[in-house]
Amino acid sequence: MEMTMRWYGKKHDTVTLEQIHQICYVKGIITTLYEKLPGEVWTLDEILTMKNEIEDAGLHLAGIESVNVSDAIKTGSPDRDRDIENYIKTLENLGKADIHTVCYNFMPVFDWTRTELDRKREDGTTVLAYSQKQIDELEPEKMFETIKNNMNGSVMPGWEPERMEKVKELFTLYKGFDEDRLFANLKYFLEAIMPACDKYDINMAIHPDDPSWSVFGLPRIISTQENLKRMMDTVPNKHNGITFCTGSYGTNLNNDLIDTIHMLKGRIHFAHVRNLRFNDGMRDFEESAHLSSDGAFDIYKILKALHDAGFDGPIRPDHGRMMWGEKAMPGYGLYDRALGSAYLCGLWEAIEKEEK
Ligand SMILES: [Mn+2]
Repeated sequence: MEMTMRWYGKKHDTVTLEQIHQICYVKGIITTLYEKLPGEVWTLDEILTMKNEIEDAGLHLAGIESVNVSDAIKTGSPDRDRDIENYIKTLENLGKADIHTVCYNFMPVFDWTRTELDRKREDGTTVLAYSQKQIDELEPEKMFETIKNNMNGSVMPGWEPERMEKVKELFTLYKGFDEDRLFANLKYFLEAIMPACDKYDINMAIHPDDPSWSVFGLPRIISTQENLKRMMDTVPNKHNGITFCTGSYGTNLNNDLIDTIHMLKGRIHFAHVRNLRFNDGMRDFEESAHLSSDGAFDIYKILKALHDAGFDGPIRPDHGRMMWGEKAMPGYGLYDRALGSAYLCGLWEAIEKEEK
C-alpha cells in the first residue's frame, strides 16, 4: 500500500505540500483539477502541471479524487454520450501521464451528506456528524445553507455554491429515478470507458454512497454488499473496482466491512480508512479519531483484511477531527490526519512483520 493524503490544491487548501511531505509517513498525494466541471476534458498539459507541482515537493501523485461524473451520465440524458467521450479523453490523458487510480461516485445530487460540520466532542475537538432525525425535518435546500454557513470560508467538493443554486433543478432531473435505472446508467458508463481503462491500465474506484442509504428520497446504489456484488458482476473487469471507504460504507452497521473486503478481493483499488461513533440508534453518527478504541470499527482487523486480500493501492486517512486550534476545511485539517496516517502505517508495519 501507499500512504497518501488528500490535497485540495494551493488555491483551496490550508495545508501545504511541504507540510504533508514532513509528515514522513505520507508518500503520495490524492488530488484533482478543482476548476474542472463534470463533462469537461482534462488536457495532458493541465494534468502534467498538477503532477509536476506535486513531484517538485518530493511527493508522488498517487491518484485522482475525483474525476466527477456529470448528471447527464448519471441520468442517461441525451448529452451523456458527449460527456462519456470527454471522460474517456480525460482517462487517456491521465494514462499518458502515468496516473492509474481514479476515484468517482455515482450519487445523485448530494456527494455526501452531514448535518453538522463542527460537533463538539468532550475532548474539545470538533467533528462532522449526521443525524437522520435532523435530515427528516430538513428541506434539501436548507441543507445546502447549513453546509455553506459552516465551511470556515472554504468550498468543499460536491457543495460548490453554483451547484447549491441548482438544487431544485437537480431534484427535478432525478424525479422518478429508482435503483435499477441508476444502475443501468452506471453499467452503460462503465462499459463505455473500460476499453480505455484496459489500454492505459486505469483502475476505476467508485466511492460508496455516504451515508449508505437513501437520503431525501434519492436512490443510492453503492450502499450494501449485495449492491457492490451486483456492480462488480455487471461489468466483470478488474479495472471496475471500488474505493473502500470505511466511514461511508460503514455508516450502515449492517454492512460487514471485513466480509465485504474479502468479497472484493482484487477489486479494491483505493482505501479511505477512518472510524465512526454511533449515538442512540444507528442513523446518528459522528466521525472519530482513527484509533479503534475511539469508534465502532476495529481498524486493525480492517487493515489486516485489506492486507490479506492483497490490497496494494493508495490508502489515506480520511476525515480527521479539528484539533489544536487549527482552522481548516472541516475534516481536512493537517493534525488529525497526520496522526491517522502514522497510526495506519504502524498497524500496517506490524501486520507485515507478523506475516514474515
Ligand atoms: Mn471516503
